[in-house]
Formats: sequence, C-alpha cells, structure tokens
Amino acid sequence: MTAQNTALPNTMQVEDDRTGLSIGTLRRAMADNLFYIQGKYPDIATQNDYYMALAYTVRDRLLQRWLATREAYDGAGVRMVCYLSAEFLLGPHLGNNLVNLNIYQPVEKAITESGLNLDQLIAQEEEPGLGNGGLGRLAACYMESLASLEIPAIGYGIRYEFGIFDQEICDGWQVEITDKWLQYGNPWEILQADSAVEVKFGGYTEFYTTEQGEQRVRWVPNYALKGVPYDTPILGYRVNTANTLRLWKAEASESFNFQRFNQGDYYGAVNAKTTAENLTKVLYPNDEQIQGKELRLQQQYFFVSCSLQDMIRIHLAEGNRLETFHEKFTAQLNDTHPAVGVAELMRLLVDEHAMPWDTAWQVTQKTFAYTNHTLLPEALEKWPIGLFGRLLPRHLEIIYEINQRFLDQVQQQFPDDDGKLAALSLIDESGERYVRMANLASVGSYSINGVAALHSELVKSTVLKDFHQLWPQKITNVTNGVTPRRWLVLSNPQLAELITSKIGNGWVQDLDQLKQLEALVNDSGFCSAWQQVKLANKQRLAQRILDFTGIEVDPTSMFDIQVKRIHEYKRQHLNVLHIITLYNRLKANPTQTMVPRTFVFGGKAAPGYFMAKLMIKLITSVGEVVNHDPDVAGRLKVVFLPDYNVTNSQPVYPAADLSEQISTAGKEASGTGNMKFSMNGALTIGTLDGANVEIRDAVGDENFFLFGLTVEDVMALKDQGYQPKKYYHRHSSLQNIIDQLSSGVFSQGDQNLFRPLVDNLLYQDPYLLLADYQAYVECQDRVSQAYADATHWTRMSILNSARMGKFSSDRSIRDYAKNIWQVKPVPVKLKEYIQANAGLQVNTP
Ligand code: 26Q
Repeated sequence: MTAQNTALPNTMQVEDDRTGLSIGTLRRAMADNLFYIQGKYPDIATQNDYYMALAYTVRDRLLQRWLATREAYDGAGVRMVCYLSAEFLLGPHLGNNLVNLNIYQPVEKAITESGLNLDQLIAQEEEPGLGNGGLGRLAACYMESLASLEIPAIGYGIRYEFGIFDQEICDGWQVEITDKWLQYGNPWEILQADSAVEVKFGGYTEFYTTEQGEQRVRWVPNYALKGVPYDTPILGYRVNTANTLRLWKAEASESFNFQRFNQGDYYGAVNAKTTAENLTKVLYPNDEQIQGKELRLQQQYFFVSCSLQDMIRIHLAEGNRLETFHEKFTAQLNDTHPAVGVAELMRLLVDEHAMPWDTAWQVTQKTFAYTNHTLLPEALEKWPIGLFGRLLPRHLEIIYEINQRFLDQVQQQFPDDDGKLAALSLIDESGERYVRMANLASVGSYSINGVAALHSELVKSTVLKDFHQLWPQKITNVTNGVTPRRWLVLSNPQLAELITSKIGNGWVQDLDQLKQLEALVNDSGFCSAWQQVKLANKQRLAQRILDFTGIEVDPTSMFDIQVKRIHEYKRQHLNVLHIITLYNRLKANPTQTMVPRTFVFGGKAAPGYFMAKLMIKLITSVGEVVNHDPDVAGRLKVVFLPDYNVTNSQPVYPAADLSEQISTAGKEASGTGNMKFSMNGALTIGTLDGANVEIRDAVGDENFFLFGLTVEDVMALKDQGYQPKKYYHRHSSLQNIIDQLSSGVFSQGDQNLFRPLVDNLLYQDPYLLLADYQAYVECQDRVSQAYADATHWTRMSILNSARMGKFSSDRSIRDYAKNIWQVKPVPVKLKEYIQANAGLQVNTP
C-alpha cells in the first residue's frame, strides 16, 4: 500500500457519528441518507439514489469544514479574495471531494462491500457546466487551489439553470441539446435565502438635496429583481479549509413590485416572476453573434451588483468602515465580464453610502484587479451606449465621470495627443458609440495581468499598449495553472500511484517534487511500469471511444489528441490537413510502413459559429473515409468524441501520447489543456503560442515538437500582404488536399459542402494554415520517427511529467497572492460537531 492509500486520513482530528471518516461511520451515514433523504429502502434504490446518499454523506463532512472555515475567517480580520467570474466550470464534485477529504479508498471499500461500484456512482453525477471552456475551468482550478493553500476566498458567479449545451453528433454535424443539470437536484449547493439582495434596472436619474443641503443623485429604476445566493463549499486538499462559491439566481422581487399585488394583479405578479427568472436561465456560449445582447449585460450587472452588495454587507457587519473596504477585500475580474463592477462599486459607495467621489475612487481602484484572457480584437467586450444607458442610466453617468477625470489627467501628461486620448477613452467614439469594458477594467484596477508570459507581453504591446505607457508597473503576468488533484490524482489514479510509490505523495501539494522522477528515466523497471500505465489508460479510452462512437481503435497506436473548443484560430483543420496527407501517402503506396495513429478530436462549436460547425463536419467526414478505406488497413483512425466536457475529458488526458497545441502564434492567450496533457506524460506538438512557450522551456526543447511561424513571423507576413494561394501552388501535396476537399472526395461527391472552408483558406486564411502546413507536416514526421523508438519516447514522456511543477494552479495562486493580492493563508481548525451544537439558539440573519 502506498502512502496515498493509507486508510486513516490525516485531517481526521475528530470522529463522531455525523461527520466521522471511518468506514463504519461512512457506511451508516450512507444508509441513513438513503432512508432519510432519498426516502428509499435499499431494495428499491436506484444507482442515482445511492449516488445521492453518498453525495450527502460527503456533503455532511464538507459542511463541518465549511462552518469551521467561516468561523476562522470571521475573527481573523484578514484580506479576502473575491473571484468574480461569469463562469465556473467545476466539473463533477464527488470524486474530487473524496480525494481532497482523503476518503477515496475507505469509501471505495465501503461501497464495494455493499455490493456497489464507486465508479458507477461517481458517473451518476451531472456536472455543473457553468462555463464555456478555458476561462471557466481556470476559475474552478483557482478555487480549488485557493482552498488548498488555505487562502480566504469567495467565488462569486451566476447559477445558470442551463449550463453549456450538451453536444450530440448527428450525421457528422453538431446538434445542441439543453443542459438540464439541475433536473435531479444538486446535493452540493445550499440555498441561503436570508442573504438575498435587490438589483435594480432601467429608469432614470435625478438630482435631489439632502437635509444637510448636499446635492446628490438618485437612481429611479424601472424594475428590480432579487438575487438569491446558493453556496457550494469548495474543499482544499487535505486541509480543513472549505471556501465558498456563491452563485446568484434571479427571482422576482416582491418588495419592489408590491404595488401589483396591492392592485390585485395576481397574474401580472406571477408573470413578473417568470420574466425575472429568465435572467439566470442560460449561460451564453462564447459566440461571435453575441455582441450587444441585452440579457447578457443584465446577467453581468446582476451578479456583480449582488456580489458587491454582499461584500459590503459582510464588511459593515464586522464593524468596519467603508473607507477600509479594499483592505478587507480584493476583487479579481475574470476578464471584462464583471467589469461593470467598477461603476457599481462607485455607485454603491457614492450614492448609497454617501462617500465623497475621490475617496470612493481610491477605494475602488485599490479593490479591483483585472485578468485579460484574449487579444482577439473581435472578442473585446463593448456595449452600445444606448443599450447601456437604458439598462444602467446611473452607471453610464458614472462611467462618463470616471472618463472625464481620467482623460483630464492623461491630457496633462500627454498634452495634444488626441490619438492617445481616443485610445485610452472608456468610450469608443470612432463610429457608433460604445462603452469599452477592457478600458473600464484597466482604469478601475490596481493591477492588470495576462495569463502567460508571451500573452502578457502582447497585452503590453497591443491591446493595452497605451495603458502600459501610462502606468508601466500596472501590467504583470501570472501564468495559468491547473490543479494536480483533479488532473492527475483523480483522472489518472494509476500514474499517481506509480509516482507516489517512487517519491512519496508530497508532490500532490508541491508539484515541483515531480522533479525527483528525472532520476528514474534510466530505470527500466520504472519505464516499463510507466508504459503499462499509459497503455492501460489508452485501453480504457479505446473502450469509451467504442461505446460513444462505435469506432474500434488500436490501443497500441499513437493517440494523437486535440480537445478544446472548436475555433479557426485553434486550427483543428490544420490537424485534418495532416491526416489527409498521411491518408494520401497510404493511398499512393498502401504497402509503405507507417506508425499507426488514432486521431481523437473533441470540443464544442458555438451554436452561431458556422465555420466551427463546418470544421466538425470536416473531421467526421474525413473519419468516415479514412476509417473505412481498406488501403488504410486500420493504420489511421479518426474519431470525434461527442460532448467534450470536464467529465468526459478526465479519461482523455491520461491516454494521450501526443498533445496538439497548434494555434496560430499570438492567438491562444495561454491554453490550459496543454498543461494537463504534459502532466499526464503526453508530448506536445505545438507553436510558440501562449503557455506552450513556457512548457517548452520547462520540459526542454528536445522533449517538445516545435513548428511554425512565430508571433513576429506572423506579423511580418501579414504586413507584407499574405497570399495563401502562393502556398497552394508551392506544395503539390497541399494543392492535392485542397482539390480533394473541393471535388467532394470527403463529402460523397458534394462539391459545395466544404467550399466555405476551402475558399476561406485559399483567399483569406486569417490564421495562416497554408503558411504553416509544410512545417507542421515535417514536424509530424519527426514525431512519428520518435514514437517508433518506444524507450526514448517513454523517457521524454516521463521528463514531461517530471518538469511540470510550474503549471500547478497552486503556483499561479501563490503568484497572485504575493504579487497582486497581498493575502496570506489562514489555517482552519476543526470543531467537534456535537460540541458545536451543544445548545440551540435563534439568531437574526
Ligand atoms: C463574451 C460576451 C458574451 C458572451 C460570452 C462571452 C465570452 C464567454 C467566454 C467570451 C469569452 C469566453 C471565454 C474565453 C476563454 O475561455 N478564454 C481562454 O481563457 C483561458 C484561461 O486563461 C486561456 O487559457 C485560453 O487561451 C483563452 O482562450
């Protein structure tokens, strides 16, 4: 038995009937919960009933830690991190909580002894898909690391009734299905009806004079909603810290709309309720068509206003003055989605708490910090002034006021530089007028960061160039990271055990310790154990592929995997060009030797993003041809795994040999999947983009397959006038592929199906696929050669894992804590449940 397997958890300081962690106590708790919560005897219980019983059993243990955590923070008087994010892509809770509570093995034993299967129960959980992709998943990793590092933190977001859509593949096309994650109930959340707040919308503003004779502004809104918080405890790894994720649900505000009731308009009042609840109904997909959607701005303002009101309430309840607000809270803006918070905090302080403007502005600027996740100009958020002013009239005034004072200051520093003023202004006045959310976030924050070294440099030199010149200290870098608890211990238990058997389990909390594996790369026993784990993981994924798609794949072939949102800049279609290249080689010479490969794709396309959906059809269509061609003889398989989400991704990373990170240089801010692959021993084929640059630095050039244009090359090529057609004429194999796509070779003779894609490549190719094609194929040939030498490949695989310490989200959070937030850990002691409940008393909320 390895250290990780020890049955007695080290957090178990207290054993009692309600919260104990021994097998006997856990079994009894499960039986009780099946009876008292699900209302079932074992003989009629379903798998889902057992899942729920287990989930509540685990939740009881979380709650004990969660309450202890709140008590520890109450008196501590320390600064708390508030992570404001429109998305938290948590993934399923059960397995992760078992790992972090250190009761995975005892629970597995208890479940097995009861004749059940833990994996099956874990698979019952519907994941909360409250995010689109990287940004939302990053928020989830950060919440886990904050708790693991015992840092006082609260995550604030939206409790969407429908998360990211489920994806089905029909006839090779994506079909979107509503995500009904709440339909069987959510055992991990706790409604906190007492802490509901009111949020106002619309209407107008007016001046009034106070009794003291001061002129003030009053916002007379059109309607108001109620924000109701649902809390989910986020437990750290083997600590007692369980922080809070507080997600807001919109409901009708009875108090505001009471006139309706008084007038007897019962149906009108009920109607208002349905309208109100629409606000948090659905997560918006990260779509090109989204610009200017009113409901999206309502969502953003709603959750930010709820959260800031909540923070102010906590602050005042602890007997503090609002002048010290920033000493007790720092609010991290996860991209610009919560940036309206800058104006909202000003409004709350100035209008509702009568603070002088200058003081309020100082507090505000010392409260917020902003993380930028994108350089794509089309992805920078801006709101038409008309829409903004109709929904948030007072906030628009406040933004104008902030802008005026800010630009006055700029003008003093850079007299007569109208270009600079126009670039820095919070208002885009180049055509139709817009509020620029990145500028609002930048002006209102004490720190701005990018998410990888290269990205942060590009933020300084492109999107926020003028801000960087104005405030050279303000923009910094915090390279993203991922939590090794979910992405190694939970997803790849066999590899985790192998590692722990050699170096102990300290690496789970201190990922740099994986370095010790370097000493083992020449240990043949260790290398073959490493290979066996990889093979077993590939066999498991092969089985899932068969179950999900009906396609049989060879677990000994190279698993070449690209999983991420489907987007032109991520270039899944470049990967396809390579697949067709190999296919054509086999067609030309069926007897040639070739390293067998299984190409796996997964990812969702935004419902309104036509080209991305066509890319999915391209992948599945090429698969149809390649997978069934007798000349290929099974040496190439192409698979599209439907419904890529956190749950479905967990078996993918451990099974990868090759990780595809092939975005056009300068377009992928960081990437985080790249880190998950490498940690699990996959080698990367990638461009010098996002965190790939740092991953390559860490693992060594010789353990990374680099290809393609650099950011500078891309800029130079575009400057000189890029002509994709030239590359088409230059490389006959490329020409051949493009012609095959046009002539219907992969679309059953349909010459129109892929025309939009082909025309885009030939005449625009904004992401430079054709320019990078040759280098990519040559690099892939080097990959195949390397793979043929299994011993060498295994060494490179081990070195990738061994050198990934930097990419733990613990390191990212330590960077934020030290360089940005200035916060320190607060350890939490457990209290005995019985003792904590010795007497009952009634408190006012
Ligand atoms: C915006 C307006 C309206 C509706 C939706 C959106 C929206 C939603 C989500 C815009 C963007 C997103 C998500 C962006 C995202 O995931 N970015 C990724 O962030 C990761 C974490 O930093 C990086 O690793 C990726 O490189 C970056 O693409």
